[in-house]
Amino acid sequence: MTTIFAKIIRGEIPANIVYQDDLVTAFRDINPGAPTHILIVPNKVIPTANDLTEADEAVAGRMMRVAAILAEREGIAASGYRLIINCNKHGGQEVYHLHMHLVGGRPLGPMLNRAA
Ligand code: DGP
Repeated sequence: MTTIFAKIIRGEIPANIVYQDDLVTAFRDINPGAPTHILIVPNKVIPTANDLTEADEAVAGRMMRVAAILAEREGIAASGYRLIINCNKHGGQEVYHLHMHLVGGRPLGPMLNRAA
């Protein structure tokens, strides 16, 4: 299985990659919703959060750890930020390659649009 994010990870299409290691890659979102908007992605294709297995615990933990590292690097650790993983249709997932959004750099407001 391949995805647009797998192509970015392999360097087949351009992206602003800010971090890469043996388990995860992070790059700036093409359509940023805040001054910092980075996607942290497993190097292997895991389609959704539903597909995480026990064998993926290391990669899931690395995603969290890299988010904290990048928040510090972006200068938003103290002011604060939001980590988002969208899953499937109701979660608003558009790309079926698990990814965590690291969003910050401005006050983000309430988490949910309760009018929806
Ligand atoms: P989600 O709704 O959680 O599946 O978010 C998908 C995000 O991926 C969305 O914010 C836009 C971003 N995105 C989609 N295609 C590309 C791309 O080709 N490059 C980059 N950098 N980001 C992309």
